Amino acid sequence: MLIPNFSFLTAALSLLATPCLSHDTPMRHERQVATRDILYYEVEIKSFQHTFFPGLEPATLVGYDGMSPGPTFIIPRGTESIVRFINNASTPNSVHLHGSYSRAPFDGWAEDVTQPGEYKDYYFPNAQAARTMWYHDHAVHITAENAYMGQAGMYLIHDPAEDALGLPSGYGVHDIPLVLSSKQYNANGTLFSTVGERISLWGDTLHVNGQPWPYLSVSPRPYRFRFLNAAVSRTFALYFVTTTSPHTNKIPFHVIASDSGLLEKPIPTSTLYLSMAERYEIVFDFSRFAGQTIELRNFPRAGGAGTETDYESTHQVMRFVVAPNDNTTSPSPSPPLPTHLRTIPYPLPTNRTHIAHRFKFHRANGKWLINNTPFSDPANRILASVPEGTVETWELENTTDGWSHPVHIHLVDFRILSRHGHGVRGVTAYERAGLKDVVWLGREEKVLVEAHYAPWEGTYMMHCHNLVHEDDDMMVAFNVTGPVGGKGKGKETGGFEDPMEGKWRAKGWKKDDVLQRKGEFSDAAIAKRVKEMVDAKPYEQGEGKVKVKRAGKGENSDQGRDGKRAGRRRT
Ligand SMILES: *[C@@H]1O[C@H](CO)[C@@H](O)[C@H](O)[C@H]1NC(C)=O
Ligand SMILES: *[C@@H]1O[C@H](CO)[C@@H](O)[C@H](O)[C@H]1NC(C)=O
Ligand SMILES: *[C@@H]1O[C@H](CO)[C@@H](O)[C@H](O)[C@H]1NC(C)=O
Ligand SMILES: *[C@@H]1O[C@H](CO)[C@@H](O)[C@H](O)[C@H]1NC(C)=O
Ligand SMILES: *[C@@H]1O[C@H](CO)[C@@H](O)[C@H](O)[C@H]1NC(C)=O
Ligand SMILES: CC(=O)N[C@H]1CO[C@H](CO)[C@@H](O)[C@@H]1O
Repeated sequence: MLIPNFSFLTAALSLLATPCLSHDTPMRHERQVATRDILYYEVEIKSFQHTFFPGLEPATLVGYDGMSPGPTFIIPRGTESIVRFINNASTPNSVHLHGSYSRAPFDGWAEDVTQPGEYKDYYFPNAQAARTMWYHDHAVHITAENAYMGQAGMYLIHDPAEDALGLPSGYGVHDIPLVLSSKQYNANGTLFSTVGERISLWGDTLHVNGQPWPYLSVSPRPYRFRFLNAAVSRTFALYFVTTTSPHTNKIPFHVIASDSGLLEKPIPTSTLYLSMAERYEIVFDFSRFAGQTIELRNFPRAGGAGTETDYESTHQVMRFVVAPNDNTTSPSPSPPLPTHLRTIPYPLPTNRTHIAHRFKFHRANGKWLINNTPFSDPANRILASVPEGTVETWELENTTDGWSHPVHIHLVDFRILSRHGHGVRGVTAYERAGLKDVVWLGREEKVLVEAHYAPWEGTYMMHCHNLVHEDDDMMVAFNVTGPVGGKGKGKETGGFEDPMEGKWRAKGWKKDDVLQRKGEFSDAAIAKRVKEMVDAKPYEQGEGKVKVKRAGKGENSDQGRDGKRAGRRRT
């Protein structure tokens, strides 16, 4: 099972070689439809081989466009995208754009699978404020295997309000994604499988951007790092030290953004808790460390909040090799971070006393459950109906001793109001200063979260993001219904409330069509398909229209509808 002592740190961080899909370099197709640009991309899910350990067998992985992490999307806020995911692998898939308020048929509903030999067109709004999202597999009962084998990638929205802040910038230059994962290899170098795992797959080999224990050469200046924990089961508590004094002095840095975009203001810290699917962005200033090496480390058992088994080198994550000062120019001091990053588009809660729903995350009869309900019980798995536009407080509670559950609520951004129980953390300052879509329910903790259930009606999932737990069956659903007294009366007409709506399901592809760009893959057929999807107006339902206000005024219209709808509160 394990390859002991892979504590070498020799390979360079690899994502920088990964192509990014951006507005400037769309893949294969970019089209103009009607009066606005729609970005159209194709991504093929297929297997590939990579030799992680020189001298041993290559491992076989399955990734988006045959790479892992998949290509990074970089999309300007306000430009919609349609991505055709072509399943050329051997397992079913479903794609979830995590962090996006996508309509239900494009949200990666677990049963909305695309079989091998099929493709599905996903339509994404990209109307929310600048944020680090990620796309990953969500197929029922096989998410852990698919994500572990490589189906995960970054999807970034940027906007003028964020660009104006003067944060360290340039994708892969001074603005660098760091996708953490944790895997296990067989002694011959092939990847150990998650298949059959029912509890957790901790992994003994930490990867950053697909590369075990890499290093990154940096300049003595500030960098923006976008952390994502894409591991199947492993949580992290991260800190930085110099290699010369690894046991003293954790180096402070600033957290600037979380799951749902920028925080209100930079939050100084020297430890960062990161459970599965969470994103935190930091600014780390290397200017004091010219010529030195900095290590990114991980506390055992994720600082006491986690429950994982640790291995010989799971306390080490990666290294940063800081270039010496260039003596030809005198080093200029790093510019200070802005003191204010954005106004969070969500009023502070006024009524915290009423808990609309309580959810217990527990284990019984060999299954992971929420309120005794598994996802495999369709008659009972909708545990909440929430009128569209309402604000609700939900209580999430861990009643199983010794386990930790990162809880993801689809569709919404929420505030974390409180965390009680084990007593390790409370709500951290960087959790409190922004909005989230995952909250880490550590062992023996109870958390209150408040969300605005908007802007669309439809059925969405809530689940544990330990993917082994999710597959086995710690996932339920909630239904955002027609607004109370609203004009819509719950009767939208576009067929976007039901995630299994037939007209948006996957279809078969023929190899010749894909490779020779004919049939459903001809330019004419793609143009027709894009027009059909745009004309169905998934993001312009009801009385409002998608409206992205511009920098300065606009950073607070995250709900994507006109102000009247977005502003409604019911507490
Ligand atoms: C590598 O080892 C695994 C586990 O022992 C085994 O299943 C697999 O067949 C081996 N692969 C090769 C190419 O030797
Ligand atoms: C810069 O100057 C320092 C001190 O004189 C020296 O140790 C260092 O090697 C120099 N760096 C370069 C890149 O020349
Ligand atoms: C708090 O919310 C509950 C349920 O919506 C309501 O019954 C109660 O009156 C509210 N309290 C205040 C002070 O608004
Ligand atoms: C969700 O609620 C709507 C009413 O707004 C209802 O028509 C629909 O059937 C519900 N969906 C499910 C899956 O129960
Ligand atoms: C799918 O995978 C096969 C085998 O790797 C490859 O030959 C083919 O080009 C891929 N793409 C399509 C569209 O068939
Ligand atoms: C806050 C909370 O519910 N904590 C519970 C977590 O699970 C343990 C073991 O079942 C309970 O003792 C705690 O009360």
